[in-house]
Amino acid sequence: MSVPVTGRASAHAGKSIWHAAWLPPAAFRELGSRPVLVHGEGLLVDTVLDEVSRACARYGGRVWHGPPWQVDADLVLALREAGRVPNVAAESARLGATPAVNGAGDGALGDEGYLLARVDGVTVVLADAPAGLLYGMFHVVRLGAAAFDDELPARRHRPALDRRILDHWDNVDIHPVSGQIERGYAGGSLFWRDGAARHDHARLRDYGRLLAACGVNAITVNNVNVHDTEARLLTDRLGDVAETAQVLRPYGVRVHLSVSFAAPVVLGGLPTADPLDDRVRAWWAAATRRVYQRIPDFGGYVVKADSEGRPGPFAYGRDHADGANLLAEALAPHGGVVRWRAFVYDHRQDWRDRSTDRARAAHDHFAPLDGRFDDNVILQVKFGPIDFQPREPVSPVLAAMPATRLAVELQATQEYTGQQRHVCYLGPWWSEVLRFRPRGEAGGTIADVAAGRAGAGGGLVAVANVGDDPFWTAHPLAQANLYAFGRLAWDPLLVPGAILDEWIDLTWLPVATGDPETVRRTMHAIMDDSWRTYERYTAPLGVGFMVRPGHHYGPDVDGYEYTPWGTYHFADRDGVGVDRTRATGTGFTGQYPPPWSEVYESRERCPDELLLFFHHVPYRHVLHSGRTVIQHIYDTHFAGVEEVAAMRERWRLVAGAVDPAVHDRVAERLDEQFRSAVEWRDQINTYFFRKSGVPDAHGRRIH
Ligand code: GCV
Repeated sequence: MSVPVTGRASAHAGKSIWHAAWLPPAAFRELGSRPVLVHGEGLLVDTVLDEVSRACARYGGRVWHGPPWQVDADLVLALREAGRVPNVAAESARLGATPAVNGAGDGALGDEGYLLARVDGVTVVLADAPAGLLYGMFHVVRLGAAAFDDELPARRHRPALDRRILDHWDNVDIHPVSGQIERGYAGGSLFWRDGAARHDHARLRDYGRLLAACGVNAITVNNVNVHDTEARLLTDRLGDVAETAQVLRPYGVRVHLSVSFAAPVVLGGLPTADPLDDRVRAWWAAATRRVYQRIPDFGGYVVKADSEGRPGPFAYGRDHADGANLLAEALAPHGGVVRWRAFVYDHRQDWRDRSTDRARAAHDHFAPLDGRFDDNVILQVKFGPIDFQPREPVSPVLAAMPATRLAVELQATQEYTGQQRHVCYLGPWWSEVLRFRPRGEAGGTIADVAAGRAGAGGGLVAVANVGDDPFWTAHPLAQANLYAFGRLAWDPLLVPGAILDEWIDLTWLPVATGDPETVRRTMHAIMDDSWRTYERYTAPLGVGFMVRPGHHYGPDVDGYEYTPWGTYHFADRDGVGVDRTRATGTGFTGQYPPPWSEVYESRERCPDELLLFFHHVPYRHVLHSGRTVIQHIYDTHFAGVEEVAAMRERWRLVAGAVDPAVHDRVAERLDEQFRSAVEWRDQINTYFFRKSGVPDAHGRRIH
């Protein structure tokens, strides 16, 4: 049996219908079939009440909020500050009179935390602020029947990072080059269409709900490349931003705005945007005051400055600290932050000049500025030194600025990882990045850097991968990346396979599939290793790019080789890779602290998967794996295609066990992935065979 699973919007006859993603109604079955008590007041408590009420109406449970109480609840969701809970078990937990709860450790719950416990046959969620209650409720939903199991351990839950943000690269106007969404692969924007706001509140609200359920608490509504119309979101089009903020607010999602550094000139009519000019400072202060008048919980600004042609402080002989502090000063009285992006490099470099290295640029620009940024400046750093490749070392900037709040930027939209036509579950890759220790085993992790002191650091940001496609992410399995981002931002130590299990449980509910265990096994078999599969059939050993210029889909080995973009592989008849050593190359390895400065410098010690990022080596160089570089290239490219063929077969076997619309969409995407993987394999293998003249040890067909 298979049952189509659609979102609440299926009730909106005549309007578009979208997939429920990880919150189909049946995800609330356990909660909705019980007596539930909600205790407390506030906008987000109302959201909890609304969610619980709808679930109970559907599944036969009952909900109490306010007197007359008289209820033997199975579930109590209570704000501690709301006073006595009219339920004995929950009240004793609130008073700290329950041993299990006391054993759950100390510590404040904060604005978003909650305590979850099973006390005398009652499941209790306690929070100190409404957002905590909302997150606690979604935890109960995730647990399903296990939330009502007497073995449920009592635990306090708090997000490791306060800031868990999705940046949308959405344009208001359809941009002639980048379209409605820059690097968007899931249809149109949820916010904007063809120059205007969409006002699709039902869809937006559902989006906020999905975000809250995985822990995301902020979004940016427009592209970091701020064009003319989008610049005006700050001023005369602010109403559209306020409207979005209002729709998302009940789910605890705050709104941020990308702004143009040139706004005082293009919007304010000033002759300059010089950050040290008093007129400019006054203009930003006034504009920001107006933003907070309309949106009191506004999160802050995002700025891409002096990067890929965007305006910035360099035009006035000022540096990035001057620029960022200008906006920080305007935001500070209102509690907002400016996220200033560190993605700054020379995109007009001369490919003949081998000493200039794009990988070095962010560190060269920003590390010397450590300590100069105001407290409410967050420097937002892409996780790798180049640009969201399927394999890069972690950016050395993340280890170089202890006196600056740093945010780590990931890319959920799959610009370089198959553009949501290929299955590529990014959880394992992000987890590897977050667990990396830039100062070696004795030092902290990248997640610690993003968390800062007590979670108040810059946080984790991802470029969003959703659009108005019925499946949100076009490839239904790419929903897992959005979900995994939120969960890893909440707890970077979560294991990607376990996150996938959560997503599978919530999305592919047993009631909607004929054979839940087979569906689960199939999902894992297809997705667990899909990032590594993608890596195998694309650019080898960390060298990166080799994509078609412009749109970045599919192979073109030399596509960027003789361009100004700084992304080269330097393959010749003898070898391939970029020499970034201090001894003979660009010196990039010197931007890392020990031990990585030494590990990466050494051809012998450098991890295989990053060898060509750091070294130019002969084709017959022997890797730690025992294979030569050239044989590794051939083997992994043949293996990658076989793995995609196996994914396709596996998916065929679950036809009939999942929603047919989802099955068709995934099947169609897997066909394209297979075609594309074959193209990658044949172009990469042929290119390196022709360059090197070294035949495949196994005599397989190379063109
Ligand atoms: C929004 C890469 C992408 C651009 C993107 C840029 C950035 O260069 O290809 O589309 O611009 O990164 O992160 O600013």
